[in-house]
Amino acid sequence: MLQKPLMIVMVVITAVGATYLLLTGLQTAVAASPTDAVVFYDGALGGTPDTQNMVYGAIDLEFPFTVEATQTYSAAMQATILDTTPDMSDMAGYGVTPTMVPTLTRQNGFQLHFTLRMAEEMHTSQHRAGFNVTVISADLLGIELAFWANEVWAQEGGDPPDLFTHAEGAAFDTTAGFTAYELEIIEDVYRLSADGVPILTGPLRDYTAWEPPLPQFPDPYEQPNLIALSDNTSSAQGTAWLRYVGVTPDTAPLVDVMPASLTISETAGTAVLDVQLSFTSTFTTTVAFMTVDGTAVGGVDYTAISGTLTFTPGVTSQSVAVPILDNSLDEPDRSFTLSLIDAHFAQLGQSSTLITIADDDPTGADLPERIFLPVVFKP
Ligand SMILES: [Ca+2]
Ligand SMILES: [Ca+2]
Ligand SMILES: [Ca+2]
Ligand SMILES: [Ca+2]
Repeated sequence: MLQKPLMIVMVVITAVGATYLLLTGLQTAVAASPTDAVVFYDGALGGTPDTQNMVYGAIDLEFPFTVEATQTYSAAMQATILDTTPDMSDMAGYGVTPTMVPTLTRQNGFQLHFTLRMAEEMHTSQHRAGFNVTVISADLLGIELAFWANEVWAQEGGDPPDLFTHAEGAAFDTTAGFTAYELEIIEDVYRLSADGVPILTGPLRDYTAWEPPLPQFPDPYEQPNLIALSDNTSSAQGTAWLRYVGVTPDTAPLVDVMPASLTISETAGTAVLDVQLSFTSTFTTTVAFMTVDGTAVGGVDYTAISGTLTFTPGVTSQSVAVPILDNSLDEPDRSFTLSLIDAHFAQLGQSSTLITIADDDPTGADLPERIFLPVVFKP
């Protein structure tokens, strides 16, 4: 029944009168180079996804349990035709080859790319779809998107009875042609774009309240770094033409404080630092900062500050000014640090600057006070 029983686990649930299946590999995280796309399937290279970096599974849990669903590679379309229409109770689809699964860290942002054309889709419940894209991040927040012929929509999370019900959606003709979808996940939101145009956004969901019907079934919604594209229900069916699947990790801009080190005179008044995003974000980005004492002490050598910078979309640069306190003492140079400590919708890059306060007072400038003491000392 299972195409690759050692590589894929078929999980079946019964909820709201329907049966679910989700495909999940026995996955371990593999580090991926930042900004490099990890390609799981490229139809231009030929063959079905399971001949590349994906695994295929198909199952039917209703009598007589025979699988009529098929996957067929079309050289003309450079795509695989996944067809579950012969029998609605059939469930079939793809997961990622375990050794290819990247770490999906939502705080750093990542994008799932897939090129898809729904040839047809039919469902007997408004809460089910014949093709679904499921992404679960490293810490288990994720999103399951359902593809109808005329709508793409999100599965609700939380607890029953809301769990796995039809949530926010966007009217969209998924059958018109191949569409290059980009599902971006960052922080606690997802955003789906179709051929570069955002069509649907919403909060990430927690699907962990779902429990496997039998304890020996693993829970895919508690599987970190899960990517699945499948008909996962006995209440819907479809024909999906799948041309490409890949993921890009670490897509959020870096936030850097610059320069890395700075020496200024005690008389400078302020130390001004630049805080920059590596590229313009379409999300509002924030980063918190604070000064940290070194040999320079807040309140004595400089004024300790902390706060949060907000970068609205389009803004990439802001400055932070730390007041420097002057005195007339001859003393060593002293230093402190300005640190970025908490970025949202961005990744911390160069996160601190060492600021050295150069003493400006001449050697011996404070000697008169010291010299005076012996004068008043009477043995
Ligand atoms: Ca069947
Ligand atoms: Ca089905
Ligand atoms: Ca001075
Ligand atoms: Ca001084």
